[in-house]
Amino acid sequence: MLIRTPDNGYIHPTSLDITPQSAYLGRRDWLKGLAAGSAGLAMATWAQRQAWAQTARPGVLAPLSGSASNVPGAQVMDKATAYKDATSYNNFYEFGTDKADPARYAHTLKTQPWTVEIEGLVKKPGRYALEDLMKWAAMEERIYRLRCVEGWSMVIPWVGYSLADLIKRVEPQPGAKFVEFVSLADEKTMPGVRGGSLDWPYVEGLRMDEAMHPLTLLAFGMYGEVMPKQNGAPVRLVVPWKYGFKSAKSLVKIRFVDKQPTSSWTKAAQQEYGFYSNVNPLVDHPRWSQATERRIGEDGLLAKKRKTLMFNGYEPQVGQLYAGMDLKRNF
Ligand SMILES: Nc1nc2c(c(=O)[nH]1)N[C@H]1C(S)=C(S)[C@@H](COP(=O)(O)O)O[C@H]1N2
Ligand SMILES: [Mo]
Repeated sequence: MLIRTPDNGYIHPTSLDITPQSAYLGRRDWLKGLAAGSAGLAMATWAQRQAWAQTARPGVLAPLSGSASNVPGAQVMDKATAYKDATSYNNFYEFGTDKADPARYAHTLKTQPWTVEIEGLVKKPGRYALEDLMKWAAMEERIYRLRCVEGWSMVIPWVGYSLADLIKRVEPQPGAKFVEFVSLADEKTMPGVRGGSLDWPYVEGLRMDEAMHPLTLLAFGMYGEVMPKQNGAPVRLVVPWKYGFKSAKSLVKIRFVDKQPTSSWTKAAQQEYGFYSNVNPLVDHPRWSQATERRIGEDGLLAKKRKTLMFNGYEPQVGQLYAGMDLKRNF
């Protein structure tokens, strides 16, 4: 999956014509090699790499520290979506509503300097620099399915650490029951924010136990490189058992609250997008079925659609979070 080049990095083939198993093993070896080398050094130079990767041609990867995750469920064996597809077919309404808009316009997003404000019911609130956040836990690679509410899916190798590591660090107060996530809304650099497709800024929320679940990822990169702008640079959320829109991009605020937050999509259409938004083939969207999906780059428009899995396939890991809940009412 990852090929070392003699000069300065790693490249990945744009089409992965190798079996998922060999891709997986190859990547593990690569990561093991990095871990055996100087993981600490790699971590310290991330900021420089970020500056470098933002100007480097696409496809050249900055080698990262860390290793393949041991979190149960974090290494799906599905074939990874081609980098080109994962970075050119996006939802990022701050840059427009067309799937091609983020790749076209997100270059204006300014990701340096970047801070994330942590506020609300928490013992260590503050405005933290991205470089500091990146050092709060060891980066890992995790291969997650991402299922959009619209009926398509991808498989993406993310780089980041469990959001739980950040949450423990800032010490929520006992009254904190939910976590709210706020994306950047900058009229100057985000053309979509000047329009009215959503109520800005983009807001998402999780219940505290969902936010603390080890699969909930704070992602700083993908495919071994820093996060491409269209995918939510420099830091985003990835919640793999929920529809894609729960995974807020370009985070500027993480707020600990006592009441269930109202997400932008719930505000926009309350009957269609609930707070939980767990991937569930048994609960249809009011206007279309959620039973099947099309894997981007693999399933053509005429191909038979693949079955959507309960909790996007993460039921063994997250099913107990919803034990006893009526998932038709709590959609
Ligand atoms: N801030 C922000 N975050 C967002 C969105 C958005 O429009 N704005 N779109 C969401 C949706 S609908 C999906 S499917 C995923 C897409 O992530 P990707 O482009 O990295 O595949 O991002 C989510 N996060
Ligand atoms: Mo989506």
